[in-house]
Parts: sequence; C-alpha cells; structure tokens
Amino acid sequence: MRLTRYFLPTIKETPSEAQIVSHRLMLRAGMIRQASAGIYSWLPLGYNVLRKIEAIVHEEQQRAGAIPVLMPTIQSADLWRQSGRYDAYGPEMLRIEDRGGREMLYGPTNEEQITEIAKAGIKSYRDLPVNLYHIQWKFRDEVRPRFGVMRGREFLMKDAYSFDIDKEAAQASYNRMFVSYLRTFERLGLKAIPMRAESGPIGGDMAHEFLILADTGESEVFLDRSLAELTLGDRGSDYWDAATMQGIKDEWTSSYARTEDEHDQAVFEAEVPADRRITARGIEVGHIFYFGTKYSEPFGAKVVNAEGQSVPLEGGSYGIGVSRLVGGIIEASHDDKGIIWPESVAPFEVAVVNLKQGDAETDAACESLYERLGAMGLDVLYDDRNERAGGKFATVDLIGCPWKAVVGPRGLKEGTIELANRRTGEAENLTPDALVNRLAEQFGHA
Ligand code: 5CA
Repeated sequence: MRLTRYFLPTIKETPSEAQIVSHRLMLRAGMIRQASAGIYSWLPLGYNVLRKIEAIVHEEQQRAGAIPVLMPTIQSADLWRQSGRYDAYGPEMLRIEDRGGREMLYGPTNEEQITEIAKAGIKSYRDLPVNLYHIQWKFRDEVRPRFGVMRGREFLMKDAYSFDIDKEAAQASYNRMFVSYLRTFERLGLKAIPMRAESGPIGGDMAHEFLILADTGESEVFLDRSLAELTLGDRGSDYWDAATMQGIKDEWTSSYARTEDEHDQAVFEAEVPADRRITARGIEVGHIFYFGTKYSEPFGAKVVNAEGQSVPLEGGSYGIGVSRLVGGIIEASHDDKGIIWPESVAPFEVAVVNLKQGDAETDAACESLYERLGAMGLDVLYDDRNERAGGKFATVDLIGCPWKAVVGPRGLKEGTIELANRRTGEAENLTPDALVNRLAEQFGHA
C-alpha cells in the first residue's frame, strides 16, 4: 500500500477522552472512530488488524475441530423466553420491535440460537461430537462502556458451542477448546493465563477465563508465577488425543490462578510460596464454560445414545473477545512512540520509508523494494509522501510496523538500505538483495 493512496487519519495530539494507552494509540493511529458511546467504526488500519486476528482465530478453531457457521445478530425474544433468559438478562440486552410488533433483540450471545439449530440437526450419538462456532458482532448495553474497544457496547466475538453425548465427552470438548485457546493466544503474541472463574449469566459448573496481565485490566487476579512462565509451543497438536489434552489442561490448572470473584486468600497463601505469589490486574480475552444440559433441557434438545435412550445434549460455550484483543495486544505491546505489533497481526509487516521523495534514484530503489517485498506476500506500507524524514518515522513507529526499511541517497551511494526492527530498535545496513532475503527468512518465505 502506498501511503499517498491510503486512508490513515493519524492525530498528533493525545485525545483527551481516552483513559488508557491502547485507546489513545488506536485513536492516534487512525484505527477506529467512535460512532456513539461504545460503538466504533473500524478504519482501514484497525480493520486490517481485526481481520488478521480473525484469521488466526478461524485457523485455530478449525484445527481443534470446530466448524464455522454464521448466525444472525438479530434474534427473536421467543427463543430467549424458552431458556428463561429473556427476562433474566436485564437491561444489558438491546430489545427491538419489528414492524409487526414482534419482540426481537440484538444478540448478546448465541446459546439459545445454536441449541435450536442443534436440536433440529443432531439426532443420534453417532452425529457427535459437534462444535459449531462463528465470529459475529454482539451487542451488550454495558452500564459503563469504556476504554475504547476493550469494553464496547457493540463488539466482535468468536463464540463456539460444543455438543456431546455425555459429561465425559463434553469435558473432552472443553479440553480441546482450552488447549486451542492457549495456542491461539500464543500465536497472537500474548501470554494469556487461564484462571478459574465465575460462570455468571452463561451458567454451568466449570469455567475458565483467559487473562493477559496489564495494569489497565479491569479484574484483579491472583496467581502462581510459574503459570506466567509456561508455554505451549509445539506440544499437543493432536486434538483427538484426549489424554494429551487432559494433561495439558491439568498442567495449566494445577497451580493457583483465580480472578477476584473466586479468590480465597487463605488458599492462595497455603498453596503458593510467598516469592511466587503474583497479585496483578488482567484483561479478559477469553472465557470458556461447561454448562451440561442447562440449555438442551428447556429446548428439549435430545439425542439417542448407544443404549437407545433419549438423553439431553451436554453443552459448553467458548468465547474470545476478537475486537477486545486489538486493544489488549496494544496494552501488552507498545512504547512511548506508539504500537509495537507482533508480526502475526501487524497491519503492515514492513514499512518502506523514502527519505528523499522525488529523487529519481531513491524513488526507483523504493519502488523496486516495495514490489519485491509485496511479491513475497508481505503487507508493505510505502511511505511515499512528500514529508520530512522525522514525520515519516513518527508515523511508522506510531502505527507499529515491526520492520522499517529506510531508503536514502546516502545509503544508496554505498549500495545499502537500513533495516530496523521496531521492537529491539536494532538496525543494520544491507544491500537490497540481502534485505529481501533477511525478511524472506524472517517470514518463512525463504
Ligand atoms: N457465550 C459465552 C461464551 S461464547 C459468552 O458470551 N462469554 S463472555 O460473556 O465471557 O464473552 C466472551 C468474551 O467476549 C469475553 O471473554 C471478552 O473477551 C469479550 N467481551 C465481553 N464483553 C465485551 C465487551 N463489552 N466489549 C468487548 N469485548 C467483550
């Protein structure tokens, strides 16, 4: 993308309405624009990141056996009356009436809708397990929408719903999602720690929240430091090996990690040595629930088991805050110049900065580099504006490109271009060929 043909409405001043760094940086980098309280338009740069996060979530959900679907945002009140949640959900639910006077709502979540689908489509234990998910907009009329996309009213969620024949199989489905969450968040460059949590209005008797530690997090959390040091890496990639999945889940849940609602100071002190106790704040980026027959019972969603009996489906639901993650990643990765994107979700992996726009040789070197890097499948931003170097550096640092290729007449005289890393600040002078090879290696295109 050439910056002169792009839409990047950055702002220099610090927006006064933004209380936390991710919100400030998203506004300054021209990623979002507020439409009304807790409701945002995603501008090109923000939308680019959102789609990259979505793509990783899609891949990892499907790797763990979940199947993509798309359910509507608008649901009928009658559907929610069947579970008893139409009244129970309270003022957070946006209620709408259609022209025929029928009561509708903008979905805050989809347990009811998916249970109706499962009831109609799943008849026998032979059809199971099934896990259906979608990435869809939700609406919750939050009392205090704040922190930009972190606590919005309209927000993008990945929600998956598993259906199984019995509790044991449902636990196995839960474990697969648990492990896939560890893998998803690692790919997003995040350390998200699963913590025992309250199940709230979703219901059920087993739930974990996945939180990233950040001072601006809304929840207080208490955990054993050893959990913050665990990594999944390549372990346990066979999601259908139930023992491996259980083993990984056990490893992540055997040490103390709880949100404030579940916290017990006496147990914390008894279980965790003082030097390993962490009390911090966290951002909830995922939440998974096992709820058994809570929804299948009222909907009469039953299947025939191997013994020929009709039994209610066992269920769980699994959420990831896709739009919240954009803010969460920034909270975890920024400096005083701006955002530092992990390479996996960077809107542009490389910025080509032309230090002397209009100089024939410099322009030609930039064009050639822009084309070669683009041909490798990288998203490249070519800053081809007629602006001084300082302004260009400020922009590419603000928007967080992981790599910056600086092309100027002085370097070109020596046959080199400077390649700088946004995170480490390290820079080296390379020939154009060496630079292209270096990035090909970095991004696995060698
Ligand atoms: N149906 C279940 C799981 S599919 C559910 O709705 N869970 S939830 O309420 O915990 O939401 C799932 C995730 O959505 C949360 O972990 C959080 O990351 C994100 N989320 C929830 N509320 C908001 C909000 N107001 N703004 C942005 N993200 C939110």
